[in-house]
Amino acid sequence: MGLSHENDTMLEDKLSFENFKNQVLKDYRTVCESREASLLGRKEVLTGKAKFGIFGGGKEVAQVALAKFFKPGDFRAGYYRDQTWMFASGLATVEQFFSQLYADTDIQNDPFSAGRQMNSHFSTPFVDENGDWLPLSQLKNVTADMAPTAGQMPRALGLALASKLFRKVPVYGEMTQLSTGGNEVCFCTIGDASTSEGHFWETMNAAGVHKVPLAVFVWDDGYGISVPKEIQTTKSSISEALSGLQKEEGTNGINIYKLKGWDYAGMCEVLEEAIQNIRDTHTPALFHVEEITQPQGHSTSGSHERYKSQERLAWEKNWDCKKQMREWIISNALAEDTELDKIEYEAKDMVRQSRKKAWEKYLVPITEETKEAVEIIQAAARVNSSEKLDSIANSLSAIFTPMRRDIARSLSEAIDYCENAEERSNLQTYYSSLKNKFEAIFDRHLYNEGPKAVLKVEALPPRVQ
Ligand SMILES: Cc1ncc(C[n+]2csc(CCOP(=O)(O)OP(=O)(O)O)c2C)c(N)n1
Repeated sequence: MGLSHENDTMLEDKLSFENFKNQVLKDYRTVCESREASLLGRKEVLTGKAKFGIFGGGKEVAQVALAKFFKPGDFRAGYYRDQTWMFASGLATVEQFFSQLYADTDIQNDPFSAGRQMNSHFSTPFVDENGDWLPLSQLKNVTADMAPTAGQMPRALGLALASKLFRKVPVYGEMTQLSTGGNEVCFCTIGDASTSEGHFWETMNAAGVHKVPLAVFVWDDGYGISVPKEIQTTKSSISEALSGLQKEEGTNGINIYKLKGWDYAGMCEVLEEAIQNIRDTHTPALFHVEEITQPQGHSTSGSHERYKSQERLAWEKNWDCKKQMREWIISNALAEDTELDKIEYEAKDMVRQSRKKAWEKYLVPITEETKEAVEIIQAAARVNSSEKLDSIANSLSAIFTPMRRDIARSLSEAIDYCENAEERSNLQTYYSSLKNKFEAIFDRHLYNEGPKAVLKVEALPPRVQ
């Protein structure tokens, strides 16, 4: 009996160790995939396949830690560095990430914005095509990222305040498809430089006063583009600057935590308890995540070697969170070099494949449209015996990665030069059909077009009494 019990306990320990190890390695894989996506993403922009890129390199480990506590029913109000969190939460794939980078207009390929938003701008739907609520309390919810930095702050506060009302006001408490008794947390992320904005300060103060379930993460990589935090943040530390807001016994306020962005185990440990506390008590928290790096600089519009010192660059290399996580795994005997090498190799391969698929899908309709346009212009050139039309067709087919405006411009030019009435009419018909298609892609759904669209509300004429 005794021996069998001992064996059971040993087996349980082994299983829980295996489980733990698998989770850690899964997180490491996500970290590697996300890093590769950033590295390749930058290359795609610098070789001309995409127009602009901004990536989450250096924030990967903090985000796999955060993602563990981001549950169905929760909300995200974040910004453009959160790709790893989205990958780890199953809300974005690497292929979708590249589709958005290419501005693919097919909603199946870029489900966040159908090519309309900058890359790393995520979102999930809240309503169905009839405008009726989806079961948000069972979903991980992402509010659409926006361009003005710190714009996510007031929105995050509003979402967290909604949870407070769901908990406090009985009639709202019945809306269980939207909230399970206000148990959800709004997770908000912001860069260290953006904490200088008024929106940030107003939000932190209001959260402390109102007692709302808000978790604010500051990714502190020391810079706002090229501006160092020494000339941006009082005492060079947002947690020091906010320390007066710290909740104490018998006061309102917020809880303030300092974390290290490379310390996987430390972050998981603190976040487990801290997020649960926010859920239970609706006391907001600030997580000042320090010692974060930005290995590729701010965006594809610059290079950080121009504004970071040699010492800082060397420090960033050494304290890179991916490197640190790998070393932590090895020193804790969770895996050996060969196993981690394999994960890294597979991550590289997976990202390359995803990029390839996204690019091929992006090209399909444009290649088709280009081919059709070239053929129609060539046909017109033959009938007109026109060298000019031939040259328009040749120039269009010579473009390595044509854009839709190249197709439209070539067709429009061809119409101007086409003398034969029948061929000109063919060109015009094709041009109009493409124009309609492009309008549907680029100009539709700017406002609600569903049954709840404002223009479908029956007008009430004014009554003068
Ligand atoms: C209101 C507003 N001001 C300026 C900008 C231009 N801008 C974009 S990102 C950025 C720096 C943000 O730095 P930080 O908050 O530290 O985030 P990081 O990019 O370093 O993660 C600036 C100034 C903007 N998008 N919105």
